[in-house]
Amino acid sequence: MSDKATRADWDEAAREETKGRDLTWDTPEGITVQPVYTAADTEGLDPGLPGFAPYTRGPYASMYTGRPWTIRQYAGFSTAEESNAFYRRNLAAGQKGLSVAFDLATHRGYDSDHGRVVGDVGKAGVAIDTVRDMEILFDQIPLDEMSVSMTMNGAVIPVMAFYIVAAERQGVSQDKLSGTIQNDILKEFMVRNTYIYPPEPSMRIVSDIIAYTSAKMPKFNSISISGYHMHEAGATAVQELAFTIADGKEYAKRAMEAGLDIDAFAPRLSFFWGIGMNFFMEIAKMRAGRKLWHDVMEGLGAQNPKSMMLRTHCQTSGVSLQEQDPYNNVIRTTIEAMAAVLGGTQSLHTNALDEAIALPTDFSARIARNTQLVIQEETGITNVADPLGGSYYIESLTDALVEEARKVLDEVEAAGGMTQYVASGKPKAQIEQAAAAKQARVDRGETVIVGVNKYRLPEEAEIDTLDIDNHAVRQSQIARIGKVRAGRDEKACQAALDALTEGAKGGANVLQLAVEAARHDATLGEISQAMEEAFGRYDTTPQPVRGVYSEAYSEDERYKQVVEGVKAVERRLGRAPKLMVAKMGQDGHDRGANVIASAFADMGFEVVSGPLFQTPEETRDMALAEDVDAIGASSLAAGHKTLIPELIGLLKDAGRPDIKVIAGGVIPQKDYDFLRDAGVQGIYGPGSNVVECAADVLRLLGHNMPPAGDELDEAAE
Ligand code: MLC
Ligand code: 5AD
Repeated sequence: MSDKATRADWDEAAREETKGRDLTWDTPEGITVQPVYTAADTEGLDPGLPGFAPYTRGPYASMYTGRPWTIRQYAGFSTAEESNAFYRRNLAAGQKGLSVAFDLATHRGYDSDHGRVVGDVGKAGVAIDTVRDMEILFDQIPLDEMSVSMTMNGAVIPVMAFYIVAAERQGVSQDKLSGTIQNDILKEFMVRNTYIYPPEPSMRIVSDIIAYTSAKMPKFNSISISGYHMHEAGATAVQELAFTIADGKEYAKRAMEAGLDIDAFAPRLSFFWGIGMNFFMEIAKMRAGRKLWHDVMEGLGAQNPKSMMLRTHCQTSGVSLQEQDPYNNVIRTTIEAMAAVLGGTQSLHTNALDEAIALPTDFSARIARNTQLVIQEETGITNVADPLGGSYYIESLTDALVEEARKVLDEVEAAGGMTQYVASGKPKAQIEQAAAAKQARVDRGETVIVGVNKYRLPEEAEIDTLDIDNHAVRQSQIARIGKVRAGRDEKACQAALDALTEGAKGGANVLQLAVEAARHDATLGEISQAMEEAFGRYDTTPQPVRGVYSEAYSEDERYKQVVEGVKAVERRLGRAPKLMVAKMGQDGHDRGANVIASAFADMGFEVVSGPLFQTPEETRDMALAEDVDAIGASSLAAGHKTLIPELIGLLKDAGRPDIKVIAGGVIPQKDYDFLRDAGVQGIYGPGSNVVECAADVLRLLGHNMPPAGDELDEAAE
């Protein structure tokens, strides 16, 4: 009996083995992880059973033993015809549910013929302008059998209306439709940026959709409350958890205020998590999310167990994937997919290995899909419900996350709820702070990324990537819009659009009215415009945080060299060198742009951030007015080949070819020569080091920077 080892014995043994090294790990969430866990850590923690309150162990009793998660790959590009063919090939090869990626023009409520979207049509997703496009997208896919997720938040009303009417034209009534609309606008204002209208009318739209679907589409999930994009923007697990649950609570409260019974709509609220490389943390996050949601819904007075049971989709993390040594991405995605499955997801998207540079090809999509098929059909993982339940570490981490997230939830509550909290800009700033700190850890090599900041290949092989002829897609879309307009009853269509504007000004359900307009073949741009007349359009300028870099790098020699370099340029110019960070086109991904803006400002540059969604003309005008030395154009949605060369041409025409243009973001190697020929003076793909990027800009500005690594030689002397 007496020789049963205690935790104190373990501590002593470990101390001896490691010569007293501190073995605890402080996570970015501020949780201190112990080097070992025992029964003492889970005392008083009982997660119950899967399928029973508080659902920590999963929403369904049998979990994957009864039915595996849905393999639901997010996809869409080019035209409806091409995307439809891609979907059908994927379904034939084992995919189980559909998930539509729309292009950015569609997201932002513009038809393909609009002047602001020339670089965006068909690029990051499929172009949808009319019900006709939607019919083609689902050609030979029976909508009463296939569950379809649509990632749409800005132009959510016309897209839902098109979907309902396309199904009607297939002979499927709306009550038979199963699927999910993302419809999560709060996180758009925080991190994803594909909003159209200001926050208040945007929230009204969310409620209108919940009201409509809960009355008429009982199998349709009215919302996908998304932490994924926070995760991708750099949020910690606690931030992702707390802000997402708080968003969900806010939507539920709004719907109740609109007079709906909580148990009528809450069973069709669904969730969406991003799953990154911190394996156990991600599993614990999903479990903590289910517990938190149960408690929130109980607090709001829900009675139906289904109202309190969090069901979720997961996607493996895009930002965790790298351009360098890209086959490593298959390994990363497999590990993340395992975390999503062990965390108990209902539906999963696994990213393709070419994620960091382009949309998936047939090849990369096959490997991504097979990652799930292998886990589902070869490993035996599906044979036990919540196999990690009871793990000392997992249960204790789950509890720690619940506790930490509750603190944030209390703060949100004290601020008056999530709408107010988002409006204060606080959650966005907190996430950006976490993102900058994360980038700094990577740049300093504290966070290892194999093949990027450690074990880097001397030479990279090129891989085949998907290229979309954006010009051809746009021409064919414009032709179809013309055809649809020519074939419709113009008067009836206009009357339906007018009714929508009036209904939006008053209290009518805008989805109901948009369905009418869609039946008369109004376009997506027209329906969006009809509501814009009542609601207005919302635009914003990123406000990057300051000070994170200088803090994180205070001891870094290379950073100091760059700071000195900036000072030298400042002495020569009589002012600090000035950089404009520009976001052109409808691409709202601003994490990279904000990281650059905040790091450059910390290094001593004067930095101005352009508003989101600029045209090249608007960027030129701002650059001239601000008299900047350089423009950093950030592009993550494949607009770089059109928008950046156009900007350079405009600067030349304005007599300012001296303003240096550099480009960063998701830019495939094969486009580098094209961009250099167009006059781009520096290109920074994923995995670039921010400090080295600044050193390059100083060189461009004529400052003689020593090459990287010099400080190491000095130290060796
Ligand atoms: C499930 N079922 C079971 C069961 N498991 N029945 C018995 N025993 C079991 N073990 C039943 C369910 O009750 C349900 O029926 C049916 O099977 C389907 O299961 P589900 O769990 O509802 O799965 P699914 O239909 O796939 O729905 C999952 C979901 C949904 C609820 C999370 O919202 C969804 O599919 N979301 C996907 C979101 C998405 O793909 N987003 C992409 C974002 S990309 P019943 O009758 O109860 O319905 C993005 C990137 C970007 O955002 O930024 O562009
Ligand atoms: N097709 C497939 N995957 C896409 N993603 C974004 N757009 C598409 C698309 N059209 C994925 C990427 C990205 C995440 C937001 O979704 O993984 O990181």
